[in-house]
Amino acid sequence: MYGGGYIFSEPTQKEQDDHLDDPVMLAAFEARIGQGEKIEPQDWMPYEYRRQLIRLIEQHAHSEVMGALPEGAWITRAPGFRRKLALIAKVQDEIGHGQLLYNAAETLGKPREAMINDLLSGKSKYSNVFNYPAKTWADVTVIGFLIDAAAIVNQVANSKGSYGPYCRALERICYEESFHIKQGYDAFVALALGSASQRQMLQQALNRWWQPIMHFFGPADKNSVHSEQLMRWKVKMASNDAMRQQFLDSYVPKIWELNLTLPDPYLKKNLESGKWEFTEPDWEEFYKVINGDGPCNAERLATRKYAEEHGHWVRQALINSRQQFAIPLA
Ligand code: BYC
Repeated sequence: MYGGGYIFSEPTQKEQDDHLDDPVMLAAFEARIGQGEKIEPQDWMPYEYRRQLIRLIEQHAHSEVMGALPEGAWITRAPGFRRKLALIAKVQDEIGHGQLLYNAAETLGKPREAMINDLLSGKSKYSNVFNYPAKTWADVTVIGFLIDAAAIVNQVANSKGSYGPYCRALERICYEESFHIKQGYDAFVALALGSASQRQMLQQALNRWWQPIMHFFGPADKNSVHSEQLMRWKVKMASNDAMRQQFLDSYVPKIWELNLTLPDPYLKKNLESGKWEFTEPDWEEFYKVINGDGPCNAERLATRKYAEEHGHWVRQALINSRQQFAIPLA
């Protein structure tokens, strides 16, 4: 459903004026969170909870849509009919995830047009990983296996969070992502067990993507700006470092068992602490990329702008027919 049907509680005048919450309401809200209750759009919520959720869900929605671009560019070049069909379905799913997440963000009061405008103007962020090129088919397999795997670690955790519409969207997304990982892994293994040049192509792609994947979970906890508050309000259910560790635990063994290497000589699991040790990724590069200056930021935004401008008449036609015939949009 787009553009209607949800009731949301507008921020009160006081909240808008000074962003201060009524302490009694705030205590009651935090008690609900503490008891594991879900917060729904019509419920009272602190100004900052709403603002943070809009930021996070909106960024997530943009990431899904922008994330379809590197893989989408390979639909015409996928090796064989079966891989092509699977890739078309996956790309379509990712756009559907964007739709679910924009719907969830809209329940908090920010119109979709405003979110799209903020993406196109560079005001809103989206995941760092989609600002790198997919140079070969092996890059597509790395995205399908490892980026989807990283995403699922994050999404499974947050689907247990406090905001009902986001959690329900994430649950549905996780079902589809679980299938994406399977098709990604299948394509990844096919190259790993293939010819010498296929293995080499895969190894090179893995080397290119490793650092962006390490960045994917966000800065180290000590440098994370929002984690503390988001975790207190159960929006974020695991810290950046915890998610990074969980990802390494589950997926590094799967990579190594295929006799592939990772471009970090210090990557190893410390058996005493149970924690993975690794070379600190280049955080300067991370901040450059998320602030708009990565290898493909300009290209990705230009593609998105083109789609927005050239798709305008389709959206307008749908809105007109909906108004004319009162057809509910699914
Ligand atoms: N990329 O305080 P922190 C998919 C920003 S798509 C960009 O730790 P937070 C798929 C952060 O926004 C799904 N920016 O932040 C699709 C903040 O900046 P602002 C992708 C990042 O929010 C197609 C600043 O750094 N998943 O699966 O507590 C094909 C400080 O960070 C990133 C999501 O989008 C980043 N990686 O935690 C295949 C998950 N990391 O806003 C697959 C949703 C940090 O203050 N997002 N920043 O200017 C999240 O769960 C959280 O935002 C993060 C970061 C865990 C990523």
